[in-house]
Amino acid sequence: MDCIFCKIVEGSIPSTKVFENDRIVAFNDIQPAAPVHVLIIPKKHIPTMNDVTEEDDALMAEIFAAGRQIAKELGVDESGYRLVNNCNPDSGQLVYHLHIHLLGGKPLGPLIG
Ligand code: DGP
Repeated sequence: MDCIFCKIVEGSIPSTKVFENDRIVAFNDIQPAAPVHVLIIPKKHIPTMNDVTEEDDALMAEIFAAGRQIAKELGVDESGYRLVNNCNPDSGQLVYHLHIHLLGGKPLGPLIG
């Protein structure tokens, strides 16, 4: 499968990982939009949020739990952070392997400007 995040999962493309277990991996975004910019992804290839099913409930909960844990480890839990998913073209989704952006380390400004 020609998926850049699947290649990161299998290790054929390098990344700076900040968390990993059997089901998910988190790594620094290559084009950080904030001092803390981590992508949290399932190892399983799920293209978009629309493709998540009830079977993935535990996986999604685990992804958000990892987000909370990583935010704490990187010291942005108290100052604040954002967990964001882009789904399909209008959102700006560029990589079609589900990922949650963890952004923090500076005031992020209003979501709706
Ligand atoms: P999105 O627009 O939500 O699909 O965000 C995709 C993000 O993925 C974008 O912020 C840049 C990041 N990205 C793309 N290719 C790579 C890569 O090869 N390595 C890493 N670490 N991040 C990547």
